[in-house]
Amino acid sequence: MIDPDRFLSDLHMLRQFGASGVGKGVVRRAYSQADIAARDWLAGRMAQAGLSPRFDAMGNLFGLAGEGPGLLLGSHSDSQPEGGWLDGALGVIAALEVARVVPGVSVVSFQDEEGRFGVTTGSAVWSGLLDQDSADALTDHDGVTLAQARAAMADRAGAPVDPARFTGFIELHIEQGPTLDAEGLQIGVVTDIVGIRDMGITYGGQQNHAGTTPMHLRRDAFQALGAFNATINDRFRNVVTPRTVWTIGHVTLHPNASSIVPGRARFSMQWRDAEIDRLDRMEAIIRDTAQEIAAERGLSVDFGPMLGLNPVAMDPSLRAALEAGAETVSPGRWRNLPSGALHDATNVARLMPVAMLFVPSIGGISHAFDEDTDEADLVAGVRVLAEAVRHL
Ligand code: HGY
Ligand code: MN
Ligand code: MN
Repeated sequence: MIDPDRFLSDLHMLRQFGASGVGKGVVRRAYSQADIAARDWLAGRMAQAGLSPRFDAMGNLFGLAGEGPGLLLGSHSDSQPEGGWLDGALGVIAALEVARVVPGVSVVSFQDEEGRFGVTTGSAVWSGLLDQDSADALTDHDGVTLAQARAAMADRAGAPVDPARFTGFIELHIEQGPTLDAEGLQIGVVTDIVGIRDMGITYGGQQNHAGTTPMHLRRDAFQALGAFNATINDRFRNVVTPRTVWTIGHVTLHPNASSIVPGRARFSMQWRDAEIDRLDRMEAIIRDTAQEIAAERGLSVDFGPMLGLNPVAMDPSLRAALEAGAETVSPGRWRNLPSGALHDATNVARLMPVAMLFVPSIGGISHAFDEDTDEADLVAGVRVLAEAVRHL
C-alpha cells in the first residue's frame, strides 16, 4: 500500500534543495548545485527503494527496476528560474512511492525539462528528437552552453538507458492551470498535450542619445518590439482560439540605460496550440510582421533557431487505466482535460505509449513560488497512479 506520510515527507525533503525562502518555492535550475544535490539525494532514495540508480550523459536520472520490461513512471526535478515545489517534483516522488509498492516499475527524473537550454532538453535527447551535439551547443540566457553545464555531472554519467526496456510511461503532474481547482475536482486525466514553438528574435537599430535624437530620426529597437507585439496581437485575432497562448517572456535591451535609445532588443517568442496548422499560421504572421516592422523603421531583424514540439494524444489504454483509478479513488471528482503545459511525456511518446494524470493547482498558479496543492489531493494523485499501475 502507498505510505502517504513517507510520500509527503520525501516531497517536502526534495523542496529543501534550492528552497527559495519564499513560501514553498524553489530555485533549482538544470545542472545547478541545488539540482545536482537533489539528483544525488534522489539516486539514494531510489537505491533504498531497491532500484538501480543510473545517470545518463544528459544528467537524466533513472531508477531501474529488475531486468524484465516494465512501466516507467516519473517527471523532472529541475525548476524554472522561479519555480514551485511541485512542478515535476510531484511526479518523481510519486513514481518513487509507487515503485516501492509495485514490483517492476522504474522511475525517472528528466533533466532540463524547464528548458534552461531549450525545450524539455533532457527527454528530447533521450527520445532521439535532439542529438547530443546540437543540444550541447544550446546556450542559456547568460551564454553558458549546455556542454559546459552538464560537465558538472560528467563523473556521474553511465551508459545510456535503453527505452526498449520500458512498456509505457505515465507522468503525474500538477495541472498548472485553473480548471480542476475552479471546478472543485481532485483528479484530471489528460487527453492530449498541446504543441509549442519557441524562438529568439533580435531587432537591431541605432543606439543614440535620448535627449538630442528627434523621435522621427530614431531607430529604436524597443519601439520596434512594441509595434511588433501590438501588431501580432491584432493579426492573431482571427487565427487563434480561446485556448491558444503566446508569450514574450524574456526581453533584453542593449544597453538598457535610461538615457540611451536602445540599439538592440532581443526577445523570446513562444506560442502554443493543440493544432499544428494553427502553430504554422502563427509562425508566418510572426515572421512577416517582424520583417515588415523592421523594414518600415529601418532596423535589422534576426530570427534565432526555432524549437518546437507537436501536439500529442495520450495512449488510450494507459488513459483508461488512469480513468479507472480515478473512479476508484475520487469517484465523481475527476474529469478529462487537455494539457496547456508542456511535459516530458510529449518526447517519450515518440518511443512508447504515454499518459498523464493531473492534480489541482490552487488558484491555477504555477511557475511561481506560491504554486501549491492541497496535501489530500497530492495523496489522491499518487493513489490513482498506483491503482492504474496495478490495473496495468
Ligand atoms: O513551459 C512548460 O509548459 C513546462 O512547464 N516547462
Ligand atoms: Mn513540469
Ligand atoms: Mn514547468
